[in-house]
Amino acid sequence: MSEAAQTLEGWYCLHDFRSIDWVAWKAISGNEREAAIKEFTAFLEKWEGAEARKEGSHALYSIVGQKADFMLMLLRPTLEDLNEIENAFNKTTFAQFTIPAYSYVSVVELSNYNPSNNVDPETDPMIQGRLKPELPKWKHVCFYPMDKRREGNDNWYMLPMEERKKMMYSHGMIGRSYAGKVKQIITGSVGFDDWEWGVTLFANDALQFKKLVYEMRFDEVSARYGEFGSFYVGNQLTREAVPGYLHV
Ligand code: 76R
Repeated sequence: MSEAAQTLEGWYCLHDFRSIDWVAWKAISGNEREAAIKEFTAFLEKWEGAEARKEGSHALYSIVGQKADFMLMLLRPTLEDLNEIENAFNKTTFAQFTIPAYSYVSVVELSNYNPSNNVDPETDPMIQGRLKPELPKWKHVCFYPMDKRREGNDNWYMLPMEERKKMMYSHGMIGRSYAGKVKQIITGSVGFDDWEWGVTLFANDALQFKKLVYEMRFDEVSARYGEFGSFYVGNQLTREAVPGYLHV
């Protein structure tokens, strides 16, 4: 048996994609819409409080294309916390006008392929900051789930640790060349959802997603072993922009 990579886990993560039932939303009165928007933005304000207290983080993005209208990405310390806000949101009036499009459950993950030496991950501020990240307030998001291939001669899980380490080093080097342009959060979902990882990328220039993902396609770990689900791309939706976004 090959040696399993050791992983560190941080906050639990829910990517919640919804479409909006515009017909139903238009059918209610302006006052009802206003009240629903207020209730929703009050939720966002509450979550901003949790973020300020370092008890979690969240991101709201408007999704481009027909796969969904918006994505709420939520990070919380426990799966119970995550479920609680999911349920609370579902009970809001605004949520009644949304239709589930896709969801993804995972946990922030760092692996030990190329670890920083001599640090205690339980206390190291950099590692702790990456495990419990404040999501960047960047203009664009790109999310997709992925697997590592397990087929015939291309079985990632049968490779010796040393080989995987080498490939992950090369992967990390490409990633690093996008420092400052793309911020990535890798969340692990083995045992939680249909794919092995969720990849969430943030950028102020959406083209950098295309450039990074394309460049990685030529790198062995993605070229040979990467299998990908659907891609979702979107634009930041600040709390202040929500009333305009929902205006009909
Ligand atoms: O955590 C680290 O920064 C160390 C290096 C590193 C690891 C271990 C790293 C760096 N990644 C790691 C793990 Mn990654 N990553 C992806 C994708 O589209 C594709 O081809 C792949 C999707 C992108 C775009 C990306 C970006 N990474 C992983 C894992 C878990 C592997 C495992 O355990 O087997 C996956 C699935 C994965 C996928 N990666 C980086 C990036 C970027 C931008 C970096 C540099 C981060 C930085 O140094 O700032």
